[in-house]
Amino acid sequence: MNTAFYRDTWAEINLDYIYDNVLAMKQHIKEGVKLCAVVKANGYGHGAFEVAQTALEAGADLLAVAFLDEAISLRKKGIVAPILILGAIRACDAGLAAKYQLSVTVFNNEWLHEACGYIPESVTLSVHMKCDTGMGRLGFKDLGQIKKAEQFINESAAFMFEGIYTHFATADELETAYYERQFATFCNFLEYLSSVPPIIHCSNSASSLRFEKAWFNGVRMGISMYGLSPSPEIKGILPFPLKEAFTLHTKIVNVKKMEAGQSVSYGAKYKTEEEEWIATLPIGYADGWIRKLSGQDVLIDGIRMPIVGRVCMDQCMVKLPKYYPIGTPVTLIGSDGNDSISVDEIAKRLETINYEVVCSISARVPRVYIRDGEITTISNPLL
Ligand code: PMH
Repeated sequence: MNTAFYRDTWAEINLDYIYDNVLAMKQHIKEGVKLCAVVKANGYGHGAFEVAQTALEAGADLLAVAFLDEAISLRKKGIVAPILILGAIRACDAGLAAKYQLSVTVFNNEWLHEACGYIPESVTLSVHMKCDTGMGRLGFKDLGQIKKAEQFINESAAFMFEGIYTHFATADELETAYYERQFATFCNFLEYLSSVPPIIHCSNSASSLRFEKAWFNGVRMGISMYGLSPSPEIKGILPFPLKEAFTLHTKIVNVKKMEAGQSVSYGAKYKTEEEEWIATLPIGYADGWIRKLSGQDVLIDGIRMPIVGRVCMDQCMVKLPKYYPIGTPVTLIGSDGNDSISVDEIAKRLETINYEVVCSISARVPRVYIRDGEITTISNPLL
């Protein structure tokens, strides 16, 4: 990992905002409720290590990732805080997870029995039982199976019953009937156990922000930690303002005056109607700035200007209202002057969710980190 980058395209991650969002959530939830910072998928594209460090500084109690590799990567970078793996791990990797002192998700009894054989006598693997209350993804659905798992975990020296959880499918929707059914099912699961483990957690951002009864003694904060609303639907009813941490920048690398009737980019679909100033930007679909963003505005000099022609793999073109020199800064996501382009605006244009936009900005785009108002580190996995 190097701190240099030689292409003028970068994402700027404001860690101060991430810190503030975590702090605001800590203040929102009751004391004694653990805050789990969800840093899977490279911290939703923001950088897992940097976000984890910041969240822990701001008072997060544990971290969550999707896969064993993500957890080991954090350990190798020096993160010693508890880490929960939310996804499935292979039974044969249970010993490795224990060695790295990771907590894993258990969602069927076959896995428990098999994994048991891979855990050396000297170590214990902490497990969180996952209940499928209506997400239909991972989790025990059957009370009898849960009971068996509980018994097996409690009787085996290889496992420590650390937590139980579920995940909501519709916590970000105004209509709450399905959410309520999932919540009731989870409560039912808890009642059925002989004893509950130390950490009971079921809330993602939306549920943590909206429903106090679902805090139990742990919440999992993902999208809101990054300053993004779990959905446009509940954006207006959030209990505290979120600070959007992700911005995306580039600079003009070429500018030319084109005659009327000339075409721009693959397919020669865009044709200049008059004499036009066209700039080339060094960002394209291989960076996650996908072809569907043709027609999207960027900000130059505080003014919106459209991307014209097809977005290429590494470059795209913008129509300027006048000449701007090479090196002129361009904001693709973020503010410039009095205007701004939010992650939500890009998500809307792409007919997707803000989660997908930030996760999709590829590793080729260096991340520049802001802490205490200044650039602290730059991460460029290419060099
Ligand atoms: N817990 C689990 C099990 C998750 O899968 C996620 C997000 C979170 C917590 C955090 O949710 P939040 O970002 O809404 O706060 N998982 C995903 C997913 O699999 N697809 O989109 C978000």
